[in-house]
Amino acid sequence: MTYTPQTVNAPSGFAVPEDVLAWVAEVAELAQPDAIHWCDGSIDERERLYAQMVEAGTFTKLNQDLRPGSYLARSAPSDVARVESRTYICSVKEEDAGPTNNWADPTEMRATLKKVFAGSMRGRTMYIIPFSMGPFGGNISRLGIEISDSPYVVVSMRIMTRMGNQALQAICDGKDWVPAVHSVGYPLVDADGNKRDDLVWPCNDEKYITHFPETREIWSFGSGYGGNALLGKKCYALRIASVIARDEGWLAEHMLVLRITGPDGRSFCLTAAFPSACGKTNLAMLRPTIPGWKVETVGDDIAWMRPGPDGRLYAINPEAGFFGVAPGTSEKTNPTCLHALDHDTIFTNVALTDDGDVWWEGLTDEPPAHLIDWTGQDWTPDADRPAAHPNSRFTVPAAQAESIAPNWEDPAGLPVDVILFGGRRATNVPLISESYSWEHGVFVGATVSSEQTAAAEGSVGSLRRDPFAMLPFCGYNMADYWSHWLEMGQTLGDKAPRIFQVNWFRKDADGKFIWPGFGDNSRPIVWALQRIAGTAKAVDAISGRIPAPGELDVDGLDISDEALTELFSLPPDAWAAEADLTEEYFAQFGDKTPAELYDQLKQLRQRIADAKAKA
Ligand code: TSX
Ligand code: MN
Repeated sequence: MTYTPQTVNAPSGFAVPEDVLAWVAEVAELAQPDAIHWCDGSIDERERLYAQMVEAGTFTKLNQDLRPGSYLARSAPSDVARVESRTYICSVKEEDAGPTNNWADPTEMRATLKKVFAGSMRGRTMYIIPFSMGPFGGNISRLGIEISDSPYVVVSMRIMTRMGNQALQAICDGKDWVPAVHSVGYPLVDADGNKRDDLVWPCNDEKYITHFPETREIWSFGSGYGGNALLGKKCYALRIASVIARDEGWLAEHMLVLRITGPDGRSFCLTAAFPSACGKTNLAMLRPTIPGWKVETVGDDIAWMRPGPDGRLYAINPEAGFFGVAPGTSEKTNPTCLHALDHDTIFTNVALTDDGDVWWEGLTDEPPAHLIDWTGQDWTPDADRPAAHPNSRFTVPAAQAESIAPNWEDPAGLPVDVILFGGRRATNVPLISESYSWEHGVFVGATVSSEQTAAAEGSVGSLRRDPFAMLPFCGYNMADYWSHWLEMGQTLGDKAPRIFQVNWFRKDADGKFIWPGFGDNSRPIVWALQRIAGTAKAVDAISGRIPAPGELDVDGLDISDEALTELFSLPPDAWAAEADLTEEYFAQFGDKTPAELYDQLKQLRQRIADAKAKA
């Protein structure tokens, strides 16, 4: 087939810009689909695709009495997660990708992509998916167009972004857009015209998740899963947007956004960055255990933040849905999230019950007597493998969470009062600690770490750094990113949000969690808000300012004084060892590491020395 800008089947009634038509034609000429479909985002379109995927075996329709509007997809066993080893930043200069990213020469990568995309959509429909990251209007949201040969991607993008005609109209109105091309890499017809049957989850063993920061393009080949394929999320809203944000003076962050309101009616906006497996979605939907406090959800994964007309930092959630890990989600850990999944949810790689419902590890204390596991096989509780894949997911509209903030779609965003950085630390890092300054907060964000689970627990040598929880998501040199954060502090001045470090995961000598976590995390958070309001006292410590004795509200909590002390114990020797590791870590980035961070390290060492002298 030959495609030209005139023959790409653009929808009537839209003055689609020439550059869009030319790009669609170019991709179609390369990938050679059978047909082109421009997605309008309608419910009709969604229902047609759902029916088509049920027919093809990609989707199993769940019991509509138990899970109305909900479906289960099972991926290929080889296509179950993001593939960081195949994720590339293709900047012109290697140092602009930095030591923490895979770099590939853009010219060479373009040649490779041209090869693998050639004919990759033969026998398939090529979907044109216009989308907005963020609510329409305002100056924080951004547009994109994903081209994909996967109907699973279309219906997922419909949940995760504002997808369809309104986004296309904004593009027709002349707004900037980011091009993103995706193919599962399983053509149904070869170059000689030989046909083959489709698979329920087509993909390719060879995968490329590529980003071109200078030209702001995304090309993804070979995977149909999550962050590899739903290109609005990690590829655009984090990797490409972080580059745009650096150039334009804003922040694209791997952060949840929530609003928290106290008994006096005063609301605060909080954003928080955590490495994976720290319960970000659980925090985004927190049910505070302190009477009179309420949390409302704005987003659970990504925050775009920009200085507003009053000089404060305003945050939006660029996404429209939650693409969350299912295992561990339960009535106990996150009832709000669980209830959101009651209907109109796409599940991927969870287990199927005999009555056509879903199940995953942690949903109930007792597993059902029989399941179909995520690979489609019979499963009983005596099996020595999980029924749901550990990275199995739900895809659900954010509006289905009963905790969703009434103003979560305000295009102007919410003014941010406080930023949290968290990690998973059995030792050293206290429950909560207030940064001494913006620069200290950036130092804390830059040094965020979790203990590696496989390594010796509590050993300071096994820290895995995940600066700002952005390690796999920063589209440029991490050290330049730190400089950008420091510059943002200069811009925001005394209107900058206050920065705190938190750690819900401190363990005692027996290896047991000291802090109950979950709803009780509202206690340290409320202390942070009271610090901002000027009503709570703190004492200076190695890590930062920690609650003065009696200032942390533990009313109704069954926790001993010894445990509370342990939650805030800051052993100087262990902190000195960690400071040495931080110095080594910074050295990785050569002379790009900002001097301010070395200055913060020096100040930290001084506080350690002072604490030692006092002891
Ligand atoms: O999400 C978690 N949060 C944040 C909640 C807002 N998890 C789940 C693990 C991460 C995916 C947590 N696990 C948290 C937490 O605050 N804390 C813990 C550790 C913990 C686990 C079980 C208990 C207590 C702490 N159980 C009892 O105390 C009975
Ligand atoms: Mn994430």
